[in-house]
Amino acid sequence: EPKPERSIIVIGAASCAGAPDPGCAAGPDALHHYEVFHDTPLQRVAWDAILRVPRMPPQAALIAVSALNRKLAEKVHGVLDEGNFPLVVGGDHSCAIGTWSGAQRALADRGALGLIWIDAHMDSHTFDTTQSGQLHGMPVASLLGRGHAALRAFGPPLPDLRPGDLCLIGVRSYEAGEAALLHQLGVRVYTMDEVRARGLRAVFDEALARVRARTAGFGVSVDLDALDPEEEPGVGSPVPGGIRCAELAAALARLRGDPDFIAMEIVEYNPYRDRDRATADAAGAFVEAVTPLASKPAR
Ligand code: 5AB
Ligand code: MN
Ligand code: MN
Ligand code: MN
Repeated sequence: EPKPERSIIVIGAASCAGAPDPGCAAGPDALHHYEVFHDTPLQRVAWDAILRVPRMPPQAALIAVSALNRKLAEKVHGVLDEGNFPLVVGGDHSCAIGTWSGAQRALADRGALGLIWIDAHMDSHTFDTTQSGQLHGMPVASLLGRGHAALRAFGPPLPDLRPGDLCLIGVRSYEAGEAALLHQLGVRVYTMDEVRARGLRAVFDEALARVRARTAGFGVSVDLDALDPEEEPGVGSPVPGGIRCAELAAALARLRGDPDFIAMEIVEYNPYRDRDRATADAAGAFVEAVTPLASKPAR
């Protein structure tokens, strides 16, 4: 069988500038070295680049994250324009601003972007509500147009992600200020309690229907801390009581061959906290679960 023309192009964002845990900066190199993302008979996978940020004092984090996201957005846009599928590997989750800005840019003349955000956290703080000051707790608010201008100032202005085109799944740790923002905007949040009550499959299918309803394409951002740290401990901010790896892989398999599924992101891998590469292997399993991709993206 010939391989399809659409390849998965992996882009690393080796940064922990947006998080308190330095271990996540080593995530992309470890996943590259472990070769968890690899060709299958029907899918080509190739690493493109690992973007890095220089060591900087914490007060320079905003500049570092902003610069990284600008480069990342350009990369993602370029991969999509070539008809390929970007897989962004973090690094802390502040890279999502670059990933999904790039995807929005590439889709721009066709329509809006949909996004499924799988995470133990809401990542919906602004500088007004954050208690930690950490930028990895802010990418959702930024993409919704509520963040610091420096976080989204990449060339020409971008449309904000529309609240109805975004769903969060797996949430079980958050602060009042970010929850109030998502509630006020009407973002659908599937908490871990709801996931347990209804099953991930039902919740994922509902989220999928929502994010594809009024969009030209959609993506999935997987923060590995959505998983249960008893099974997958290799993350920056573990929270007990998460999703089972096999369940998430089964849900993601719904995306196989879907021409509207345009990009994926897997973040917050911390190799120093992993056990027997369990968390790295989970990341590999999620990518394998979505393959084979549709041979050509929707146009
Ligand atoms: B992650 C916390 N809400 O703002 C904050 O890992 C945690 O990208 C944020 O989901 C976790 O610092 C960010 C306490
Ligand atoms: Mn996150
Ligand atoms: Mn373009
Ligand atoms: Mn998280």
